[in-house]
Amino acid sequence: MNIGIVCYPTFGGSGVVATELAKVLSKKGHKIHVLSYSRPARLETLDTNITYHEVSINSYPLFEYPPYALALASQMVNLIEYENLDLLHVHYALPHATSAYLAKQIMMERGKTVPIVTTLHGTDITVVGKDPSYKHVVEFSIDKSDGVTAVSNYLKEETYINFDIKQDIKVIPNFIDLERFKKSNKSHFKKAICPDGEKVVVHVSNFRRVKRVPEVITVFAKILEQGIKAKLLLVGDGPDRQKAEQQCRDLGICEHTRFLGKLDEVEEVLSIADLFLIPSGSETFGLAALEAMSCSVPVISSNIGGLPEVNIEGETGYLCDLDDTECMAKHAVNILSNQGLHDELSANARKRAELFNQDLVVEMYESFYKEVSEQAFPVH
Ligand code: GMT
Repeated sequence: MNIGIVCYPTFGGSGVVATELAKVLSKKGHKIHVLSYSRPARLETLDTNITYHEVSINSYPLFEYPPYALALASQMVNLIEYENLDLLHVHYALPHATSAYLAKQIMMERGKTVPIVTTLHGTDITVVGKDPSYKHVVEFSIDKSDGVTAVSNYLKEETYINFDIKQDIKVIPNFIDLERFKKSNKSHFKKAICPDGEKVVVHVSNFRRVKRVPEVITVFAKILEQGIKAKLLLVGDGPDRQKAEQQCRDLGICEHTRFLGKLDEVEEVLSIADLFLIPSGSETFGLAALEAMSCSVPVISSNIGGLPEVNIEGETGYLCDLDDTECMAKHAVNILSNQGLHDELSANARKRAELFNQDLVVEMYESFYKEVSEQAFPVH
C-alpha cells in the first residue's frame, strides 16, 4: 500500500510509535510517506521505501499564531494527490485528525477519496483533547475518521467517557522490537558506572510533571536509606530536570545519581538495569515500561491508566498507588535484595514483552488498514 503517516517529531511516545510503524511497514514492502514539522527523532537512517515530507509553515505579520493545522491539511492534499496515497494514518488526534478531515473533504471535491485512520495516544484524549477549547473539534474529527485505534483498553474507555463518539475504537497496543530491546553484555559500562557492584535503577522519560521524576528521586533515596548499594540512572530531559537535580543535592545523593540526558540507544542503559521506575501520574500505555521489560528489567509503576495492561502485579514487577513512594521503595528494596525474586520477575518481564512483538502488532495495523479500506470502498 501507499501509506501516509502523520506524527509529531519529538521524543514523545506517539512520534516513536508512528516512526517505528513506518519502518516496519516499509520493510514489508509498503511505500510510506511520513509527514511532520521536522524530521522525527527515530527516522534517522535512509530507507528507500520511506519518504519524509516536512510541513512548511510561513509566517505573516497578521499571524500571531501561524495556522499549522491548515498548512498540514494542504500538505496532506499534496500527498494524497501526487503520491497517490491509499490511506492516511494520523497519530495524535489534535490537530492531525482535523487536518486529515479537511484534506479528505478537499479531495472529495476533486473526485478522489482516501480513508483516514486516527490513532489516539495519550494526552490528545486525557488532557488536551478534553480541554473545552478543543473538545468539540477533537470529538468531531475522531468521529469523522474512517477508523480509530487506541493504544490501550484504558484509553478506549476514557475516550468514550469523555467524548460523544459513535465510532468503534480498536485497541492496538504499543509494540517493541525484541531484537533491539534485549539484554546485551555491557559489562564494561556496568563496571564504569558501578565500580563496587552497585545495583542499577533506571528511569527514562521526557521529565514532564506527569512523569513524576521528583518521586523517582524520593524512591531512590529511600532505597539507599535501607542500606542497598545502588546507582540511579536518569535518561531524558525536560522541565523537571533542574528540580530533580536540586532534590539530589538537597538529599545529598548526587554521587549515586547520574543524569544522562537524551539518549537514542536507551537499550544500552537498560541492559545494565536491575530495576525500572515509572511512577507516572498519567500513562495511557507506558512504552518506556515495555522497553525496559523487553530488556528483562522488572518494573515498579503506578497503577494508573494503561500501565496495569503492561506491568503485571507480582509477575513482571509491582504497581503502587499514585505517589505512594513508600510502597514503591518497599518493593524496590525487596527486588534488589532478593536475587531469586529478581530473576523470576525479569524472566517474566521479557516473556510478557514478547506478547507486544512488533511483527504481531504491525500485522494488526495492516489488517485494520484493509478492513477500513474495504469499508470505505466496498467491492460490489
Ligand atoms: O501524551 C503524551 O504525553 C505523549 C504521548 C505521545 O503521544 O507522545 O505519549 C503517549 O503515547 C505513548 C505511545 O502510544 C504511550 O506509550 C504513553 O503512555 C502516552 N503518554 C501518556 O499517556 C502520558
